[in-house]
Amino acid sequence: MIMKQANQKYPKLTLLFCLLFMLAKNSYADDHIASHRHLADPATLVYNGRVYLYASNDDDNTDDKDSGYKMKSIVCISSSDMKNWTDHGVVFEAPRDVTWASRTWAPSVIARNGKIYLYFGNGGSGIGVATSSSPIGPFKDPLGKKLIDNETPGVQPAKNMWLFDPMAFLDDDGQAYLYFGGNGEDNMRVIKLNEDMISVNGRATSFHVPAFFEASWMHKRNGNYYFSYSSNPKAEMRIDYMMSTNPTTGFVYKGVIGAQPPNNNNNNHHGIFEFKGKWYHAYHNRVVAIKKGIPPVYKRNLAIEELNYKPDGSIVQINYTVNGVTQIGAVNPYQRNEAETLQDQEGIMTKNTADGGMQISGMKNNNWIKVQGVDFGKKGPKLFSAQISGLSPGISLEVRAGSLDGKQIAKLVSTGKQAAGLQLHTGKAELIKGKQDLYLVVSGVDSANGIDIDWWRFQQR
Ligand code: FUB
Repeated sequence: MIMKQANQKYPKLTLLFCLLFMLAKNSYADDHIASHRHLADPATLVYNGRVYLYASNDDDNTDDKDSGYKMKSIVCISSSDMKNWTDHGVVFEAPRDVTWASRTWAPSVIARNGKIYLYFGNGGSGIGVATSSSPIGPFKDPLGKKLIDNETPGVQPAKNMWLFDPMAFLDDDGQAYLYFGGNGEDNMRVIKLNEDMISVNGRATSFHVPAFFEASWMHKRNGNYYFSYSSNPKAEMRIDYMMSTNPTTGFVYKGVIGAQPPNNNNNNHHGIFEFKGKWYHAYHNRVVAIKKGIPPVYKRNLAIEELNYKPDGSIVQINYTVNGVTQIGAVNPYQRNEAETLQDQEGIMTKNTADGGMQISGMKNNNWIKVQGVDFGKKGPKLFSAQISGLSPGISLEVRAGSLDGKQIAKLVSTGKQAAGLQLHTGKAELIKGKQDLYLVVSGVDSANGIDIDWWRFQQR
């Protein structure tokens, strides 16, 4: 949790981390996603053909090295193809949506009976639950108080317990469990959740977890239960795992899922999920902050790798890569595509639109978004349209294929008499066929505001 604390205990480790930071500058160690935000502690939900990631919002932390973990909101992003991620913005925030909490750390999200349940840590001092009818919120607090605190039967006695990092798990027989806790090998707890998912049943129990630090995760595959977690600084904050054939007892330590990720060098937190026939490991590192040259400890970002199993059910240790995930399918350019769905970017921000959606905002000269794997088919496009505000004389939105300086296939310019606010702009599209990566690049903005893009689409020949 508090990495300054770990660093004080392990000064040699800290020195090594600093050296690694310096060496890592200006190189990516893995496939960062939603790099326009600082996000951490990914929780996952597979729902209606999309995977949703919910994250601690590290943009709530200031840029200085002593910022501390002040996250008081949860951000959601989602994807249907594992490469292009849609930004759904802040879906839960304290105290706006939960008056008793001041922090919303490390969520866990689960769907049941048509509702979505989001569990979070009020820092390390208790666990709350929020509910929504939609995976993209808004989430509201149904209890007006903590779900788990030190009075919850079975939580205490514990030595220096961090009461946080919830992991909600729904078993095939309909019994739900909440795993939580941190800061000691005997500080992991698991308690049954009632069917309403907002109350607990009975006492919390525990099993011994070697080098347990934080970040509990539970998943089930082929009848095996996998409990995974971050090990402590002495064990280099790896993601380790245990297996059992029972969700609450009989766990045996099996080894390492992932060593300390490159360009992380600090606390580690992951989620595991199955999506469209493959298993994945979502995690955080600090590569975006390192690249930007800002203090990285409290400015984490999300990344993802595929996860594989051996025939005996044990997990193949992850080799962290820059680009380890394959796109599933392709983007259809002939339908409305939200501008906030992207694989990579430079210089963008996102904001809420009046209709409750999201848009990209304030794109200035040479800012861009990349959309990976757009399939133009055999006929190709004839027109390109985008809903944009701020396009004025001297400013254009160019669409390039393949790379940032690839072939220009469309260019939208101002007609000189645009009304204020989002307007539909349409221009001619060059012939292009098959699957391409697209770059939407702004050129010539020198105003303070830049341009906003809500969505884009092509019209087929
Ligand atoms: O993000 C705050 C804390 O850092 C989480 O609760 C821990 O798991 C660690 O990632």
